[in-house]
Amino acid sequence: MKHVNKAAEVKNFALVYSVDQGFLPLACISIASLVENNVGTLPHVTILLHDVDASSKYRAELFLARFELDVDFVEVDGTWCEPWASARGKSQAMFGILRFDEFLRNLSDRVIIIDADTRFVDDIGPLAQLDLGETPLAAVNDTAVISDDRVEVITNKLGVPKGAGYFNSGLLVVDSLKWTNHEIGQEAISVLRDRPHILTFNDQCALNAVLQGGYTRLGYRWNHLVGSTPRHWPVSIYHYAGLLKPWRLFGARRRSALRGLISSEHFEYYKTKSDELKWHKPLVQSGLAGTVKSHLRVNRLAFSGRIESFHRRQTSTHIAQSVASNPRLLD
Ligand SMILES: [Mn+2]
Repeated sequence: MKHVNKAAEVKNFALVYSVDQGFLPLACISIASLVENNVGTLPHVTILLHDVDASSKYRAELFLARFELDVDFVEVDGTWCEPWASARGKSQAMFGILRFDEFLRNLSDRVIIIDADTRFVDDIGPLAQLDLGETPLAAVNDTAVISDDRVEVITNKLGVPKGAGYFNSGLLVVDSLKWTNHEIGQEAISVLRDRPHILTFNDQCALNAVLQGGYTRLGYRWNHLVGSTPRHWPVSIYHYAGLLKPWRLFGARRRSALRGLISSEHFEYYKTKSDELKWHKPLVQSGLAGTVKSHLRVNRLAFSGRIESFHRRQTSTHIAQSVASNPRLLD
């Protein structure tokens, strides 16, 4: 990889992905979108690999080599989070970051931890400059949970005070010194291990339990949950959380149920990138394959029900109320 030192208008910062075999190609596409939209200094990028075979790693390296970007691959043994990761039916990669306090601190003062199912449509620079005040991290309140009116139920279980907030963990802007000093990763691991019954959403709930609302609220544009965040709101990073993943739904993209939730542009982007990536296993599923196929075959009603729930979110009033009291979050 080329090491490039551009103008130093932004202090050093690092971007970290934690993936398994399935999500590595998506991290590559997320990184491509980062570079395409970047106007200033690019972050150092680290990808934590959980059980990724040599051929996949090679293809990722080949694809990323086209960018003037400083990328590290770190192979991680994720067995430390067993048996509870498997018991929750989740990939070890989902928890990868929690064990890396010291590692994060050595990377940079400012570390941005991001999911692989994300896509930049704007420059990342403002996240490097962001004032975190006394808090160890900044994150975006979870629009899916807000529009479903589930914040209180979920945070009650976590022991988070009413009104203290609930963030989506797909994008975390971290002060790595404070993260380490507060032992946030270790605390979250303790919650996952010792109090799994309080969790609705895995690592995300564990982190919310640890932070207890003590995070900096980022504008919604930085973690726009596709299908859950109102479509007309400004966007800097799309996050395809949950079901609405364009690479999985490609074969169903013309179904009327999906129109109004996810525009053709999202499908086209992933199709184009997937062609550039030349992954050795199908990434964009053209037939009614993958998620859709299994949903349609196993439980057609469950699939339509979940699509319906996204349509309800688009008309939910709870989300509008959440910005009425804090319009800055729409900046
Ligand atoms: Mn995600």
